[in-house]
Amino acid sequence: MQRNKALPFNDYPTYAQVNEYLERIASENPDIVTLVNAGPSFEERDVKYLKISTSNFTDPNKPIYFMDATIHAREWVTTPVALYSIHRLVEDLRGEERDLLDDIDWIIMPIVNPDGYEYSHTTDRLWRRTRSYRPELNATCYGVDGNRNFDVNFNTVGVSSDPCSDVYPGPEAFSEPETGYVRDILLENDRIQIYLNIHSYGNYILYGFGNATLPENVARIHQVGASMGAHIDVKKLSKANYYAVGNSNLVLYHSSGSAQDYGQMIVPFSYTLELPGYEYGFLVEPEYIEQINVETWAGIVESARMIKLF
Ligand code: ING
Ligand code: ZN
Repeated sequence: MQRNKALPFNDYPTYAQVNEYLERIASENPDIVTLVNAGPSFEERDVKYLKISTSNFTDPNKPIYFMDATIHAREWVTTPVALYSIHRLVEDLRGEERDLLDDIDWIIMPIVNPDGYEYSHTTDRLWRRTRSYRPELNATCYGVDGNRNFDVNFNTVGVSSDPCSDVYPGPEAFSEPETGYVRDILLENDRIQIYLNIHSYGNYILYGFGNATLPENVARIHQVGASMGAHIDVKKLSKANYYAVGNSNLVLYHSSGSAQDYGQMIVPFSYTLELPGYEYGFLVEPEYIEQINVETWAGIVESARMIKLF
């Protein structure tokens, strides 16, 4: 099949191309889509997201599904998955998926960390962190790990005090404007039922907490995560052609201050989704993006349907 490269989710778009797509979707669908500018990144790029709703976000009975991507700059394949989700909800809603739009409100932020994303395009493809710089704190390096910067067990386990480390949590929780915008969405919308923080790579669906304590509703969190994973048909055979599901500390490693853990303090279902890397790791060949979009969407659909039940 010939890839349609005009669609930003079938290739790796630039930050500018993502904004163009969000603007076009919003202007062509004013009845259901609102483009929100959360505010400036450290380097003053706008951090944008879409709100998608058939009832203008006013129906108190609808759950909200919140997903974000590219909090880590080099995890490029995560942004196409967010854009493809927007595409399916707004531009290509199949009849049998109508309930996803009728019964659920959506908040989708395709690039949490635009400064890092740009830097990974121009200078260092494997950049992970934000791009803040605070010489007054004797910082010798730029940026912090956005996924250790949230105010939950901040700066305790699975972090490094070395400001140059890829797991440096920052001088304080929410030192980064970008993580603050994610926090604001979680705090300002009391109907969020599920939060999906999308990363790559490794085929994992993870949940809190990073210090090995478990959420009180862990049985349901596991049930929804497992069903989501089972619905993702990882087509390309590589190390793992399935998703492993579990507590992030048990499955991977200790952590603190993650988006997943902060979300879990506020909403019933909060996950880290680690997309496949196949044998490429962060550098997934563009020809596989479309497959990852489609197979991941099936998992998102399943999780959206399940959280309606709880
Ligand atoms: N992995 C995640 C990380 O931030 C993770 C995994 C997420 C662990 C949340 C614990 C809690 O290290 C990647 N690839 O970023
Ligand atoms: Zn990541």
